[in-house]
Amino acid sequence: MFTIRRYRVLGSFSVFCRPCSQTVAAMPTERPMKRGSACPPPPGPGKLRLYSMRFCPYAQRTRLFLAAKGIEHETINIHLKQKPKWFLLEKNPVGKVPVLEKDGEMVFESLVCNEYLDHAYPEHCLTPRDPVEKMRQSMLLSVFDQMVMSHYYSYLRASQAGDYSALSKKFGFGLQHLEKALTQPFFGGSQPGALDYNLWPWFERFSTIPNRSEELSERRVPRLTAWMERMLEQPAVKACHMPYELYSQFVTSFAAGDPDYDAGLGRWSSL
Ligand SMILES: N[C@@H](CCC(=O)N[C@@H](CS)C(=O)NCC(=O)O)C(=O)O
Repeated sequence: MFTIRRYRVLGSFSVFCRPCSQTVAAMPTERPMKRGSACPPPPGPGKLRLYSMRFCPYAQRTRLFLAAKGIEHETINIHLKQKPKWFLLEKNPVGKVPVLEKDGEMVFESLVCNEYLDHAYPEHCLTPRDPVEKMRQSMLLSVFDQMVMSHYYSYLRASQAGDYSALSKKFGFGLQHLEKALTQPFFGGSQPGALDYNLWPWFERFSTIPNRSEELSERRVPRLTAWMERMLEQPAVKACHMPYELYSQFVTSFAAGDPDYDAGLGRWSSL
């Protein structure tokens, strides 16, 4: 069991502090900032801020790192269809989340953000120190990006048209590669590490695929399905978990061309 303590400051900010020795939760709680909004004042000296979007899997990578490492931070969600000008001009010229801000420095790209967190907050380092292991994890992530993740998005689009068969095979081929590579309880060894958290957001979303196919079944990928069960038990994963219905609500609105970045906020904010 772990508790989440949440503090509200300055309107749209949420700050999450570590209770006892337990993890920090970057639970999505706030409405996104939009075009026309004033640029928020910078975080105080030494303070860390995350620019995020509640349904973004890349931002979730960084939220998972923050939670797993117990790093105190504040979160500002960005409306990605109506981005504030200041976000593009001052935070990330590419206009994507996640972005980390600390002492006037901006760090963007989820993998860069996570590597930065391991350097800047070396306690409970998630990235392997061994160069061969680090390289192995990077290559696995690259396989995942190119074979599994990309097909997931095509899969979602195809799912709406009701045609999954060809995509399902490619998706399965990529998953088989990960299955073979998973020789310990986690990709990071006996405990989850960088690769586990960097992969997880998509595995969490696979449950939103209608008729998600045999490829991700226990019969086809027994190690990966067992890994998913273990991951679901991790405090950081629980802290950043989004209920299936909310993902579905968001995915449906996204596919319709009008992403509902506020989906579920009424319920969260009443907590
Ligand atoms: N390669 C980037 C991808 C981040 C990304 O695509 N984020 C999406 C939200 S899930 C975004 O900010 N999209 C806004 C846009 O493309 O304008 C990373 O790893 O951080």
